[in-house]
Amino acid sequence: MTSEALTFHSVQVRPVVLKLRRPVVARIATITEWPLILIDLQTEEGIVGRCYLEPYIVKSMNYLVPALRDMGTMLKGQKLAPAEVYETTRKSLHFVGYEGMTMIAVSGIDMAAWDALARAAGMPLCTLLGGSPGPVRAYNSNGLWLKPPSEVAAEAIELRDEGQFDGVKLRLGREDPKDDLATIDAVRRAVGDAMHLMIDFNQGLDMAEALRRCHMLDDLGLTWLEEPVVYDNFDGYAQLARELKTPLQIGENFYGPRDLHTALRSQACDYVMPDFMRIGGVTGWMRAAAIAGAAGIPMSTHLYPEVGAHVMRATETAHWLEWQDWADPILEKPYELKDSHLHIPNVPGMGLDWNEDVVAQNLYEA
Ligand code: SMN
Ligand code: MG
Repeated sequence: MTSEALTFHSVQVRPVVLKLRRPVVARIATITEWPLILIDLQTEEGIVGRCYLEPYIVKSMNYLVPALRDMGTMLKGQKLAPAEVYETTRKSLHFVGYEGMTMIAVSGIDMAAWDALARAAGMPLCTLLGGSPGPVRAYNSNGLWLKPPSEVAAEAIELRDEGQFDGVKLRLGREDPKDDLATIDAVRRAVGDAMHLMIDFNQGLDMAEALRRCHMLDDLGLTWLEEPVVYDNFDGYAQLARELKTPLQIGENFYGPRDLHTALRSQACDYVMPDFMRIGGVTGWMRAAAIAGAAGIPMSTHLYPEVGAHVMRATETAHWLEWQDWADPILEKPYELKDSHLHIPNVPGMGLDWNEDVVAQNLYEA
C-alpha cells in the first residue's frame, strides 16, 4: 500500500490581536497586546494543516502576513515535503537574509506543513516524529514580571495552582538589585524551596552588571539564569558560563540550528531553549535537537507549548517545556495540564483548531 502524497494548494493567513491577562513588563519592553498569525495550510487533497505564529510586536504583522501569503502563492502545486519546503521558502528570501522576518515566515509555513502531514497520516505529530503522545514536564511562564515583591509572591501561588506546577519563571532586572533579591525571597516564602525557579533577565543587563548580579544570585539554588545580556554576545555568555555555577540558559533568539551550533562551539551556555518561530519550526527544531543531543546539552522550549509538547517527545535531551496560555483564547481545545505536565491529545496532527468566534472578534487589519 502506498499512502497518498500531499500537494500544497494555498495558505489562509489571519492576523489577530489579543489582550494579555498579565501584561509583559520586562526590563527591555512592556507588552499589553499579543499578536497572533493563524495559518491554515490547504492541500489539494483536502487536508488542512494549522499552526500560529506569535511575533511579539503587533506591527510586525504588517510585514509577516504579506510574506506568508507570498510564500503560499509560490508553493502552489509543490509536494508538501517539509525539508524541501523549508529550503524553497528560505532561499526565496536569501538575498535579504536568512534571519529575522525570513525565518519567522519559514517557520510558520513549516509548522503548518508538519501538522498537515501528521493529520494525513492520522497520527499525532509526536508519533510521526518517532515519539508517542504522553505527558511533558512543564514550568509556568505566565507572569511574574517586574512588579513589587509581594505582588509577585502572590502571583507565584496563582501560577503554581494553574497546573500543580513545580517550576515557575521569574523575571528580574529591577533598577535596584536588592529588589530582585527581595522578590526571590518573597517567592520562596510563598511557594517553598522545592519549587524550581527559572530566572529571566530578558537581555536587560550590560556585561559588568550581569557579572555582578549573576554572582549575587549564584548560591540561591536557582534552576537557571536566562539571557542576562543581549542575545548575540556569545563571547560575553561564554565568560558568564565559565564564571557561574548556576546553569546559564539561552536560545530563544537562535535563528536556525546553526546559531545553536555556534553557541555550543563558543561554550556560551549550559542549556538551550530555542523558539519555534526562530529556530525554523519543527524542521529547524529537530535539526537543532540533534546538535544539542550530540553535545549532551539539555533542551527546553520557548513559547508555542503545543508544538513544544510534540517535539519534546522526540527530543534526546528534552528538559523543560515553557508553558504559557497566551494563545488559549483562539484555540478550540487547549491541551490539558496536570501535575506540572502538559498532556498531548491523541488526535491527528497537533489538533490546533480555531475558536472562530474569538478570531472574528479580534481580527487585525494587516
Ligand atoms: C519572553 C517571552 C515572551 C515575551 C517576552 C519575553 C521571555 C520568555 O523571554 O522566555 O518567556
Ligand atoms: Mg526568555
